[in-house]
Amino acid sequence: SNASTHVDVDAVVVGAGFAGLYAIHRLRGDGLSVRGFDGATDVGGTWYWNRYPGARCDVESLDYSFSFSPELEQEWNWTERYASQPEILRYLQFVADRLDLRRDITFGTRVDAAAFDEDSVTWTVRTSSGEEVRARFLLLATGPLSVANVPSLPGQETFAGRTFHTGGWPHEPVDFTGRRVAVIGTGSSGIQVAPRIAEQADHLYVLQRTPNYTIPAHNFTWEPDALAEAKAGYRERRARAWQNAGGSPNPAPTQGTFDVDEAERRRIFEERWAVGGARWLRTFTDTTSDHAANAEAVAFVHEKIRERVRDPEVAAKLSPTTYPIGARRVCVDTGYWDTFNRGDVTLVDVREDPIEGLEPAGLRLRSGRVVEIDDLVFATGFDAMTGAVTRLDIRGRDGRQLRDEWAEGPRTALGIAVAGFPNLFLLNGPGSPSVLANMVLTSEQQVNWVADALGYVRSHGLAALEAEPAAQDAWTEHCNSLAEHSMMFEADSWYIGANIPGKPRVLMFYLGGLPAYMRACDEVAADDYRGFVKVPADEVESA
Ligand code: NA7
Repeated sequence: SNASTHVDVDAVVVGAGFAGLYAIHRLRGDGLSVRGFDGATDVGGTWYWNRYPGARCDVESLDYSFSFSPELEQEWNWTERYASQPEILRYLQFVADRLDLRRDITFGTRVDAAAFDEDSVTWTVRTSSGEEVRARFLLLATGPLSVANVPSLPGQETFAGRTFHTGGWPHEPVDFTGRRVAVIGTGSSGIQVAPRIAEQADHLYVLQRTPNYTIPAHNFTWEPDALAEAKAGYRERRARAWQNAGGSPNPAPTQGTFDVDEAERRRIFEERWAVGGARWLRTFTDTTSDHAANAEAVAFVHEKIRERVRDPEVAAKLSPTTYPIGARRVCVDTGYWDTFNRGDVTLVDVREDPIEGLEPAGLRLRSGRVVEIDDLVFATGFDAMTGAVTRLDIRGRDGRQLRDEWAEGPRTALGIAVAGFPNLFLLNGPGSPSVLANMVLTSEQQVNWVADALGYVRSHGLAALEAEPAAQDAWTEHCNSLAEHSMMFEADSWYIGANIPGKPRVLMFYLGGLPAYMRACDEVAADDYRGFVKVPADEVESA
């Protein structure tokens, strides 16, 4: 029987960010032996790597923290409404200490490959240090935004200055004093880093190809009394979040844009704008589903930009006009538009005059203009959702490569499992809500689902669970049909793979919201893992 099949550990967990850390904790609690791996020197995942100045979460700190332990909730004190990267990293280090997670994690070591052995129903994982680890279960907590996208610009090696990518920032603080700096990219990372660099640099050039909608965070420092009061209501706050499509404790909108007259609409928009943050997009029920409603929100944001940015030409360039608000991720900023009122900041429109390459002195544009700089910051994003999985050499049944299976776009059952890859589980994978909801909650929910599934495998004397192709097709089609009825294809973005040349254009998320997703997962589990092959243990050869 498989009980005698030799494995080094029950489960390997790849990645030590939020999902990986909770997976190690939960599986260990279930009595499994676990080994975690991470290429970083410590825990943190995305919050380990994205150390650029201004890096901050766009989900409020009280919500962007583990919910599974009321003790952890009460012991930790957030200092700001929106936590900065150093504070989130300290929080994850605190969790790792408190739960003694590091003893099961090998740091500075990447997992490069994993091969499934059909006879023993085990995974053999190979690491960057050359170690091979055999496990029954393989969990990929590799992160949706962990592989940097660095455009290859002709002449890059000739550039005389320093270059950085926001997603792999040095550990020592970078000093921009007295330097001319260019930031390429105006997504969340560029919009966060630009104001901070501008404060230091001699001159900052912001190279914008596509303007993004951004909403001021109106961040604040928690007063002890207010924080204590918020924490006293933590359990209720969490209960509300689990029932919200985005995993947010804030009430869902109840009114449509045109249920109120223009004056009232403006009043409501203003009131909510003053609250700050991405929830502004949820002021009315129909902003991301109805184009006329969307246009009202867009007009309001344009007005805000004109009010804030002194140079009307710059204001116009900062205003997105070619796609609906919400079709790409809405950014949340602190002082972004104000940055362009500084005399030492220049917005460069590289849609109009594209970057042609680098030369020793800086960036050469198509017009022949050279933007002379000392430092270049790539805020150019990530090979999102699939990149961290497809760069691994993962071989399932018959030696099938996962990256080949996903050549036309990722296909999963529930965003968690892949046909032909028994006992392999994705966390926040394509086909799950992932970053469209509060990722800490989605991580907990998926880890819990996977841990329960492993419990089922063991208690039923099975060797493995494996997604049936039909269930995978049905889930993938369900995701695609939700996507078709959304505005997501009306803008090029990493949501649909449009930021990476040659990447298939599919929306890589489940759009039905967290509660519906949880119901779908729970129904599958309750129905004896409907849509999953139960691989029996008696067919397994002892190794
Ligand atoms: P994003 O949102 O993918 O933004 C990347 C930015 O870089 C975006 O403005 C791109 O312009 C720009 N970009 C990328 N390649 C180039 C080239 N070759 N030339 C000029 N401009 C370029 O990444 P972020 O890191 O900001 O945010 C990712 C997520 O992390 C974010 O949504 C949060 O969830 C956290 P484009 O729009 O493609 O014209």
